[in-house]
Amino acid sequence: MNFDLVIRNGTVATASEVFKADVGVRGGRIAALGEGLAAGREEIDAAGLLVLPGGVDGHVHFDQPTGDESVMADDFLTGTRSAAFGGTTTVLPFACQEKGKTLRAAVDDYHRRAAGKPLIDYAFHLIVTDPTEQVLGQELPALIREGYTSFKIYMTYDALKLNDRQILEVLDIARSEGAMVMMHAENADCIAWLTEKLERAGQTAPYFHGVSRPRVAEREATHRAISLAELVDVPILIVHVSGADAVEQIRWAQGRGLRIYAETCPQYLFLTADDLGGEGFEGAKCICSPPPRDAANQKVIWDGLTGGAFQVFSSDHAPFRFDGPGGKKVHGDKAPFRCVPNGIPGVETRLPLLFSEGVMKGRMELTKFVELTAANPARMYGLHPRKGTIAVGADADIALWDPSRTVTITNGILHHNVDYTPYEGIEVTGWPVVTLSRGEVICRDGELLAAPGRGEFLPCGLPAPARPKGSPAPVLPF
Ligand code: DUC
Ligand code: ZN
Ligand code: ZN
Ligand code: ZN
Repeated sequence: MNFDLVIRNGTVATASEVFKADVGVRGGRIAALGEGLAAGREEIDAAGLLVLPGGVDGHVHFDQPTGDESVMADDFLTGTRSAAFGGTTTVLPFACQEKGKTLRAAVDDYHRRAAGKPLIDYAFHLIVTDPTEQVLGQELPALIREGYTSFKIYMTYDALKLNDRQILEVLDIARSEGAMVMMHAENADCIAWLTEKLERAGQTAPYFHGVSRPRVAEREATHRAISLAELVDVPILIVHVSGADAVEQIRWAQGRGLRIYAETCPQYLFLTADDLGGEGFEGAKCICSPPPRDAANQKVIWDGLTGGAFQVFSSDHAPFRFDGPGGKKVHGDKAPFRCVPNGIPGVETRLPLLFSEGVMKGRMELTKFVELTAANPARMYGLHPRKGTIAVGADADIALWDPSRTVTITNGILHHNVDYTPYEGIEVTGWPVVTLSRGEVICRDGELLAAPGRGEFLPCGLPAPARPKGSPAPVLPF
């Protein structure tokens, strides 16, 4: 029984085990795990390396129109290239409905944007901004059945937000169709009121972006989202959780037995409000929502990652250049924070940062790292067990990590199309040196070996974690 490829002598890790095994690949899938596998047409010696499932980044933005003059710097080629070099082999970008247009139009538009570009496999989350009768009654259920089984809704931003009544209606559809709802939980009126007050006082520098979005605004919306989900009896996943107060609400809900899941991101472990200060307009590089907090909140986020409050760790890669067209300075380098494009890049640095500070510094077991960055996102979004694990039958999406390699992160070594990284100068230990997608080596030692367009669109199954508590259906793994 010959293999197309055998990865020999490595240490394999999944979300549950770490073990020595060779990995045999045939037809793009993992065909065998064991010692002394028969020869492969190709062989990779992984002695001294970790053999991890390729990362699944459940939250990225590529080529997403912003509704104003700002422009995302990464498309489906540069975004997936950056992901691949960072050890990620599956991404879930968003297809965002424009108010006044249909959801179907969004899906068609984003497939056109992706066409011919992705280097790795991808699925779409929808963003529902305009839940008309047609969207709720026809489009959303039809799209869920076609494999768009997760969608995001917003409690803030005028162009995106839903009111509580609309949220209830959308949650009800998610419940009946079995989709996973991702919630952006910040109180819009608190933010608008504070923003106006700050502007009247002339406090418009990037630093005040953080002041305008305090933890209490996140806490209130998090609690409200949980309450609305409880009322409907549907699981939800609260995205980009930044601070202790929101974590407290999430733990409270989980402690009551509610199916409330949560995501956090590198910016809430590695950046603080002070990074929005800095010289002149530099702080704009770190403007994202919710904003980074402080060291005490970073500690709570770490504890939530290791202690089970969080299920997924995503990048929320939202790429805008600092200089150049459509970037952070689109309204000038003295623009009030309200006009600065919101988001930071991170699809390539997500895994190395968590690996180094988490696994290598002894905060987190390797199995937990795999769970948070690959296995759980695949489960939450209906891609398990095809993605996110190393198991017979799974896609051979694999990253080989050198745990002894020390790298200083600089923008020059990254492969996105953004002209900065918020993590400039951070030294990490452990780096993905080879990335395979469906058995094909797509990156090796800094070299890109894949052709644009090779990444496949993944229709998603109904995620088991999205099943309501009160569901009459048996919860079986098939
Ligand atoms: N929410 C996101 O998910 N990404 C960027 C900005 C935001 O508010
Ligand atoms: Zn303008
Ligand atoms: Zn958001
Ligand atoms: Zn996002």
